[in-house]
Amino acid sequence: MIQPTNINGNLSGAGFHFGIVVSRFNSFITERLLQGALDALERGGAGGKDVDVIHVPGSFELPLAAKKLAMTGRYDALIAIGCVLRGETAHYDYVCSETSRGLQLAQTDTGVPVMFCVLTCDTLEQAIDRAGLKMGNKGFEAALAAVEMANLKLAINRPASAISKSAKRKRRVRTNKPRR
Ligand code: INI
Repeated sequence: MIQPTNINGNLSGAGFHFGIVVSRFNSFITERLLQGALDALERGGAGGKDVDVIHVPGSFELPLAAKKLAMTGRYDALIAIGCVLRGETAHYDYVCSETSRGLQLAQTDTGVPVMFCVLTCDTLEQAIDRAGLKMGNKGFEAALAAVEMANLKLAINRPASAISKSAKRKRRVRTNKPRR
């Protein structure tokens, strides 16, 4: 059986720059998600100077801010934080679909990973559960994903020669052959 080369992003955040775009709407929730994200980045080795936090009015504004940040070339990964709660009208559906679509476009158009940390909940209780209670903190999870994607992007961009060199090294170790 062939042994494929597996390419993974590790979880070390040191040396990377992260941008967090956070919505002020439903700030009771988004501030908790932000704290979770900062906690994960700090534990992953990122320093305070390596993380910028940008505030926008609501989730609908996250995509433009994320895309503008991505286009500066200053960030290895971005995290978009918001919370949309279902109301009595169709407003919720428009905000959810345009926010998710816009964030996906921001990352695919620019090549900078943009994490989707926008809670889309029917009730406030569901949101609270995901902002540090029963279901954990989705901000923390999104930040781990940001670190992984920043590392993965580097690993993918590594020239093929570097990958084959490391494969040759492994082969040498396995077969105990001296370097030629
Ligand atoms: N923005 C949110 O982030 N969450 C919501 O639940 C929400 N609701 O329900 O209205 C919301 N609306 C504001 C929207 O994101 C824009 O800021 C606003 O429409 C101005 O463009």
